[in-house]
Amino acid sequence: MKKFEAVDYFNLNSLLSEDEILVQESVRSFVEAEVIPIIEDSYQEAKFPFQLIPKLAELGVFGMTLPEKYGCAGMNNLAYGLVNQELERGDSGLRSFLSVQSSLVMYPIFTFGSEEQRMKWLPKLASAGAIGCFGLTEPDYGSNPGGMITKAEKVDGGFLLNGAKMWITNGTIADIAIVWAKLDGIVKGFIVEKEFKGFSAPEMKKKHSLRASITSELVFEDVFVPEDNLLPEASGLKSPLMCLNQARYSIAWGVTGSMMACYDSALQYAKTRIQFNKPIASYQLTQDKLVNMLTEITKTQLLNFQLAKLKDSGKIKHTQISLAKRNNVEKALEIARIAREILGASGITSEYPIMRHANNLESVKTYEGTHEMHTLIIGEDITGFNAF
Ligand code: TGC
Ligand code: FAD
Repeated sequence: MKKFEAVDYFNLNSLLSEDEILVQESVRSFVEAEVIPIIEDSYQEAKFPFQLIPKLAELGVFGMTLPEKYGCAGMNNLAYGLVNQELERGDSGLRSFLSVQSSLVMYPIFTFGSEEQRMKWLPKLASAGAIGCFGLTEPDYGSNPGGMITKAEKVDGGFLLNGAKMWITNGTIADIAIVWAKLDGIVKGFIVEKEFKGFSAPEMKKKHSLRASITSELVFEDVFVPEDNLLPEASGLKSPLMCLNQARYSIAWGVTGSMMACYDSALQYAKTRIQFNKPIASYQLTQDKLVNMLTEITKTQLLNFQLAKLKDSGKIKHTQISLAKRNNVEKALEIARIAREILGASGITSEYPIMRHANNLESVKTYEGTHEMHTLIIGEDITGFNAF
């Protein structure tokens, strides 16, 4: 099979700085050399490829937009976006790991934590010496996290935590969990360490999607959390929602990588698959499919570039991130389905990455706010009517 060539129909790479190109190329080479050869087996065997994590840490991608003082790379959001795109070209599960560690664990510690908490945890998380997870969703509160019933109660020297979280990426392997719970009816954030008594994180199995990623429950039974582990600056639902903005941003970029993987597979296959004595790429119906795929990828790239510019200039609105997450995931799923069609029966096998990406994208469409939630978020923004 011909070497992968990234889609760049509008020459967006010409807008990148040398540092951004370097980061993009180093992650692309990593994916080519270390991820592609093993990921289908990991997926089939439902095993998270943990051996890749120290190597990713060496590339400096965890919390890469945070300051160097905390062991992070201090890069911009455009570079972070590109890294998400390259990683998800490998697998959405790896991009999920990056999103959770960087956007949902390091970001809240940096934004809502004390200086002691930052110095204690951020360098460890950047080097993957510690793994984190983020517990917001509960069995009965998914799209409506404001209804959460996990509860913290003030006791001498700290808090007692009771309740449960569900569908938590990396839960079982995490050293710390950023847990959102109500204290006197107000949402607060806590750093729960894996050895705290009464805390467990059983893995959720039998998934058809994101099989190369760990998903877990978090259970809290009278877990004592010391005062020092409360995130002092987090208060109200707005705090976890601010974290979601970061992760949704990384998804908007990431799924462009999934699209590229599916498009590239379909294009290469169509050029070499002969039916009725001609390559199927020579038929107008196939060309129509490929051109539509290329057009949608290019549109998501343009959206992502402007999203990065808005984020780096501090002018981004969370509704703009919703629009990009909603659009890009939907288009990625459409592209995966069309790519599978182009490969005919071969499209259903693990010899090609398409069905893996398609199955992963079903989760990506649901997590970090479902497609419908983002419709309602944008709908409220443009009409002024809350339709939740
Ligand atoms: P609502 O009253 O609208 O908002 C409460 C306060 O928050 C403000 N706000 C935001 N602030 C920052 N960023 C955002 N995105 C914000 N959205 C709202 C809002 O202005 C308000 O502020 P204030 O000052 O008035 O208090 O809250 P609501 O209860 O009506 O909920 C609104 C809704 C539906 C948008 C929200 O709850 C939502 O986004 N639901 C979707 C839930 C979700 O996305 N869960 C994700 C869980 S984590 C995950 O899936 C990780 S996957 C990880 C991986 O990549 O593997
Ligand atoms: P529900 O909220 O029950 O929704 C079910 C359906 O109803 C959806 O189609 C939804 O759009 C629709 N719906 C709901 N309300 C409305 C309405 N008002 N109007 C119209 N339609 C509506 N969560 C975390 O906290 N941390 C994680 O690390 C994490 N990782 C995840 C990993 C995976 C693999 C998956 C699948 C999920 C993960 N999640 C995580 C949970 C994820 O965020 C939730 O699944 C998501 O927010 C949706 O919640 P739900 O599944 O309970 O669906």
